[in-house]
Amino acid sequence: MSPKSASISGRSWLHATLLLLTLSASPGYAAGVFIGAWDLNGDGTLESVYNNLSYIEVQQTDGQTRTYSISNGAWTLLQTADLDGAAGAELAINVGSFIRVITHRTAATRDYSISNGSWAPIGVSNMDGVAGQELAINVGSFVRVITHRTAATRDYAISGGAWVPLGFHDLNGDGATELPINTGAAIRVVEHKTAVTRDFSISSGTWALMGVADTNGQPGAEMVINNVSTVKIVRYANGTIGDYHVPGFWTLRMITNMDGLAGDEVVLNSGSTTKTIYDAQGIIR
Ligand SMILES: [Ca+2]
Ligand SMILES: [Ca+2]
Ligand SMILES: [Ca+2]
Ligand SMILES: [Ca+2]
Repeated sequence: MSPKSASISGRSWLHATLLLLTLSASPGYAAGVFIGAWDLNGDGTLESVYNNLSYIEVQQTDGQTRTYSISNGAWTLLQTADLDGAAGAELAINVGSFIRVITHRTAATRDYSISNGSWAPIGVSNMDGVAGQELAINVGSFVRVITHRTAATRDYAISGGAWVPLGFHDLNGDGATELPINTGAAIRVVEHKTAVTRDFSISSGTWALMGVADTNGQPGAEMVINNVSTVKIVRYANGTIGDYHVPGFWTLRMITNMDGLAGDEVVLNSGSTTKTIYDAQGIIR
């Protein structure tokens, strides 16, 4: 062995030793890109999550690591939320045609096929009133709601045309959120707790949601709609729509409780005056 090669192998040995020392001295080390830290097993400390391209590595603060294979193709982290109602957040991964949910607490994964076409997450919300967030997906002509707690999916047909989700709101006051959707001339409300949809015809003309608030003092939030010459208040809980005619140009000032009685008032600027809708009383003045 020449002095040169001895020197090289000695350096390599030193490098290997230093690397081992680095690894053992620093359990937080990982090959891969740090994605974020969440409490995934419910122990009150944060686990670190790393993207290693074809797999995810989860590192616990006690130094233990666990890997979850994902895909050799492209994938993205969709959501981190409690999806099963047990302590610890689940990782929901967009793997293209399906969603993989990782429950690190039990080291389990479950796949939910979605579509080979385009789809987009709407968000997570407690839509059935039972602990754990539901995951709502826009799959084009329908909404798919995934309840990971029971490994169930349910689809709600919406429209072949364009539609826009209007957020998660508890519209009937039962502690579960509904998902209202602007389908153009109507609002279709997905009430996942009872697995129904209900349509409220609004207008084939221009309209926009101005706010969601309890306006009538009864359980559930109402949807306040700007329909140009009319303010419509959609009361999902009792299935009615209040029409308040507002002539001329006006703008929304605020939706707030003005009179101290249950239910918010809708206050409009109309020219140099204000008009106030007292929906609990069914009047505008
Ligand atoms: Ca959980
Ligand atoms: Ca739930
Ligand atoms: Ca509800
Ligand atoms: Ca109400």
